[in-house]
Amino acid sequence: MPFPPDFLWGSATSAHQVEGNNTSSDWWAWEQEGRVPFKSGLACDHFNRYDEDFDLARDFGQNAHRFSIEWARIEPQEGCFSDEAIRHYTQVIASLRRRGLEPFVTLHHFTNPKWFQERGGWVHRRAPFFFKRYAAQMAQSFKGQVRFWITINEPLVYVYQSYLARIWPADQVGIRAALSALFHFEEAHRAAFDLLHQVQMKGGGGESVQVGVAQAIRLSSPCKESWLPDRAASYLRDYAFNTLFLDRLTRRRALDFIGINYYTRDFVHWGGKGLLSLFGEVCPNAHAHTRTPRSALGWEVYPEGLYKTLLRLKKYHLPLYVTENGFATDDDAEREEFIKDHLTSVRRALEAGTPVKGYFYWSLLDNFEWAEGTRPRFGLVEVDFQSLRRAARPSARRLREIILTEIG
Ligand code: IFM
Repeated sequence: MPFPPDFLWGSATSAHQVEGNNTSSDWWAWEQEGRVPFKSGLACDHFNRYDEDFDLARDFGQNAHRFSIEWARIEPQEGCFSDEAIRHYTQVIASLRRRGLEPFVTLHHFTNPKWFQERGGWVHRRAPFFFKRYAAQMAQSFKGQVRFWITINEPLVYVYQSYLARIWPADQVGIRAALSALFHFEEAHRAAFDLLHQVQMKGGGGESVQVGVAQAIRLSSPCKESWLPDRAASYLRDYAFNTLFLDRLTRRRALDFIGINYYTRDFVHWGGKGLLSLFGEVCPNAHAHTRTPRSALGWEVYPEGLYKTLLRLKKYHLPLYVTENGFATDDDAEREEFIKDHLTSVRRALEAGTPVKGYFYWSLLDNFEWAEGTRPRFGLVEVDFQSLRRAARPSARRLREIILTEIG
């Protein structure tokens, strides 16, 4: 069975990771304060070079592209929206459309305006209101131009890294702050979901908007199947991080589709401190039965997990998009294998009747990988961070061949 003819083939980026000079954001401030060992600086200078980058995406045979709008550029000061930034993203969307690339727009991809963080970030009780106001502005500004919206990227990853692991920008930490941020994400998503639909209806015409979230699914397996505490920790971890948020949103009918960011799985054993011990600890040992290649970030390559994930999410009866799937490596031949094997999983899931509608490789470009800096290379396109020269990698051509074969 081939991929459906309307299948979306693309790659993804996020604003802070590629644009450069994101000076009004909390991440920029975090970097300047030396809270992480790296600075994003000019990143890929995608802010000025997006035309060139979209030429490459089109040449790779893609028909869609996922990117994020930077809230900190749109609303650099509380309540003040920048016409210049809105114009910029209008041009970005037009540039994609000219090349036949369907825009998949993310509203929040880990970064906030600095003022928002100073007000208390996602823990602040008015956080959903602030986000809704920004989303309303975006809905109006891009009415009729964007069909696919992702409100929030990887909410659980954000909450974990910011409020529990304390690696990403946040003033408050701990389980209470984490829970409060999570509830606020849910409220913010639901508000944005409603208003994106209302604005589209008011505007009339065109195909109806589709609003979803991008949920990171990191599968979890017990270190020792036969030991109940390992099994329990792995189960709870899996439920809390992978499906709880989706369960809540689908129960409230607040999703038109589910975006899945799938990379790997973790082996988990009982352990940890305090409340967090409920979710166990990720095992640092290589498991004998998982001697598969690992990415530069140490992540196991486990394509079967994507198949399992897609089948598992079938129960929601919603269209599924793989909104991220990628491999950080200096060995592009490994990337090629990774893509081929994961697309085989997608194809198998389609054959099993799963409504998968699109696949976005992470990432179009090598980029700024948050607290890990520019060292991990995820790109279909190699970026020289000194000269900012781009060079398409062979894996991009391989992906193009697959796409061309699949769309006949
Ligand atoms: O680079 C990140 C991205 O911002 C969110 N998903 C995972 C990617 C790789 O770590």
